[in-house]
Amino acid sequence: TKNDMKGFFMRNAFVILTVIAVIIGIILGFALRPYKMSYREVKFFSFPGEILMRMLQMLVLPLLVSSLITGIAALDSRASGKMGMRAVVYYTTTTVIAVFIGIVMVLIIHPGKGSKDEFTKQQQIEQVSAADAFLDLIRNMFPPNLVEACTKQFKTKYAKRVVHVTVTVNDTIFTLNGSQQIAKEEMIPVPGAVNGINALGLVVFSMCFGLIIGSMREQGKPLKDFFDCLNEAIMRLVGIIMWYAPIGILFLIAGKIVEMDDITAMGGQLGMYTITVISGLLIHAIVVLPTLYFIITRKNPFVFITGLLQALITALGTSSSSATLPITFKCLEENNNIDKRVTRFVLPVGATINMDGTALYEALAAIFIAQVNNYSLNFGQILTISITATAASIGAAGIPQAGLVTMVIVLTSVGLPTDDISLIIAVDWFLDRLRTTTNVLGDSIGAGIVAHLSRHELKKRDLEMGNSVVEE
Ligand code: DAS
Repeated sequence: TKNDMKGFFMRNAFVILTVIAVIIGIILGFALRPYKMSYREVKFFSFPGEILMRMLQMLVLPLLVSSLITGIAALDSRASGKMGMRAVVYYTTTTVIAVFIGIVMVLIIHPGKGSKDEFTKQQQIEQVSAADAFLDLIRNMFPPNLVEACTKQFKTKYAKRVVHVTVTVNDTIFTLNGSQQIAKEEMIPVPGAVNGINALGLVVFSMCFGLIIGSMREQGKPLKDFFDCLNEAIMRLVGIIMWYAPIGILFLIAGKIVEMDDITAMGGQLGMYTITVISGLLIHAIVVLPTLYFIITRKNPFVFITGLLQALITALGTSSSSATLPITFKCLEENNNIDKRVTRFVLPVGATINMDGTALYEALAAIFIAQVNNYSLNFGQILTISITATAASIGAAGIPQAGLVTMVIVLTSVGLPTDDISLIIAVDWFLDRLRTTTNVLGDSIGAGIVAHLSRHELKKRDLEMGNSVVEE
């Protein structure tokens, strides 16, 4: 009846609007493609989308810090320890499975035929060694300046300093600039920054800070209340932005479709590569993760995923899991009724370090590059790729195409040419959106699983604190 319809629409207004926005965005994008807009025109056109990105990113920093601090302070140290352990086990298991799927897919489908003739785009990619990148990962966990951590990640840049040697022979002065035998190249580190906040550093700090505040009991209460209130206020802002989100997503998607390179011009190898990545991500997102959720919670995973739709579409539109974080919170807490103590604790950490899609992608892409170069990998090297792909996914920031940058670590670890990242740049904007969606799904299912496993402790804590107990 009419009333039922109205009720259904009201309950699902956001999701319905967002889905409509995606559809209109795709149609509009393809309709405008023949007009071949200039770069500036595309920028103007997708402006409403850019504003959505900026609004979401604006909330990430206070949201991340306040949710982690209050989430952890709300638990006693034993409960948070247990919850943390569960989250870590989940992150590790799912990332390892994702990497495994990526490797199996690329080995079976074998999209790289051992020639680079089909590829055109070449760009210089900065050289970084795997060891340096590992050290930067650890460095980022301990930001020396918290204010700076709110604005940038630390990244060591190694500049080549060429020592010019001047040789004088029989009054004739020869200046040898960088000739191989005489010029000495030294690597000197210069601090640099990549885009985005140092989420990892802030996560480490906020977790420790939350633990301390929680252990201070009465004395820590003012701080706990402060961050509680901050978190609540930010979530209300998110509630307002959600109304704007469909418009932003519409223009983000339409703008990207207008701008993208001609798909039909995509080479055979690149096409196969794209299909391989998509299949891998799909297997992980619609088979592995839901099955895991079902086995552990005995609840219908697809009902759970339906509650997440808006977050997943936002991930697809923004290709940033950290920009999606505010929406992920809303979906999990309001649609899926996940305990706030769990989401606040698990989601910020997940969005920062748990990236199943990125891990799967990096392992797959590295082996694809090996295939294109006719470079056969032995078992040890494949193992190295899986380990470095995992690390690279942890180190990748939740921002667009971060995974492409951290791929340097994976490639250098087995001696593959890092310049070849440019071979896959053409399709990365698209694959990035899919892996970001997988990343967000992985974090959310993780929150669902941890909440289920921690339900007894949470209930016990509620009884101790005299809270009203919410039945699952
Ligand atoms: N786009 C990133 C994310 O936000 C990560 C990546 O580039 O793989 O999840």
